[in-house]
Amino acid sequence: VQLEKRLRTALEHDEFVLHYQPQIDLKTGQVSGSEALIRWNQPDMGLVSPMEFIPIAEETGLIVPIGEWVLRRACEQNVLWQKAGYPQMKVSANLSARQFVQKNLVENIQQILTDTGLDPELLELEITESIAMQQEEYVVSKLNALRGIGIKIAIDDFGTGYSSLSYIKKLPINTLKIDKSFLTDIKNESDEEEITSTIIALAKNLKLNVIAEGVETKEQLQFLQQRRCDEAQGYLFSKPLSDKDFEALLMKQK
Ligand code: G
Ligand code: G
Ligand code: MN
Ligand code: NA
Repeated sequence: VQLEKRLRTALEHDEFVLHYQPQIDLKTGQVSGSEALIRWNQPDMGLVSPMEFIPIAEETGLIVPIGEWVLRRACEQNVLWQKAGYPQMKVSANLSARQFVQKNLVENIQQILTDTGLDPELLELEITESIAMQQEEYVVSKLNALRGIGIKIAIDDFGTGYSSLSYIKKLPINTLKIDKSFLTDIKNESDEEEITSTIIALAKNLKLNVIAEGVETKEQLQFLQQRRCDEAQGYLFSKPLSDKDFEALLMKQK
């Protein structure tokens, strides 16, 4: 209850910040985009993990205004970096189930794009495989509406939800993000290796972009490169960074 009470006033007190984890294009080695991840700097409790407060935000419905803030802030920052002369990058943001079913989601995102001036193609929304596996007709029509305003859709934590091949084929999406649990065990001939290879091949077949998450070692990177995975994200390259630190990384790359 204490946490919930504090969460209710966190937006007006400006206690949230976004961190950005770089995504690396494995062909060029350059930063191709970032995943925006929320951080809560609570004055009395210090940094509270999203694993603690996102579930409360979902239960209470606070995730809707918080999620809108995340999207607006992520778009704003992306435009600022472009104006500062850095190469075009995409930015992705996590969408919770509650946001996904919200009636005016599409209109709200359109408004954010208009207000910030971000090219819609540079915004990607991550929905988990479990959200994507809800009622098929509803999910497909919602995704079509979202893609109708020009933005992209990624399936997050892919491989953990047991969706069938035929189902994935029907979804209007752009990207598969391989769940980090499959990367941890990339050694010799593990099941996880098989799953990772299969997801990459599946993405290629369906002409989808594929990103590996949780890349921590050179061996994992090499494995992904050999299989022509498009992009990678993980501690090997960088942890999620504050906007200042992310910009320093971009500067170094120039
Ligand atoms: O960022 P971290 O490293 O701690 O993330 C922990 C969890 O919180 C992840 O599952 C991540 O998807 C989720 N998360 C982080 N930021 C957001 C956000 O803005 N919205 C939602 N819905 N989930 C988020
Ligand atoms: O659930 P989602 O995939 O949106 O959240 C991404 C989560 O993964 C965040 O908590 C982020 O901090 C974490 N993360 C990012 N890179 C790595 C990594 O290389 N290893 C591990 N174990 N976690 C990572
Ligand atoms: Mn994610
Ligand atoms: Na994930």
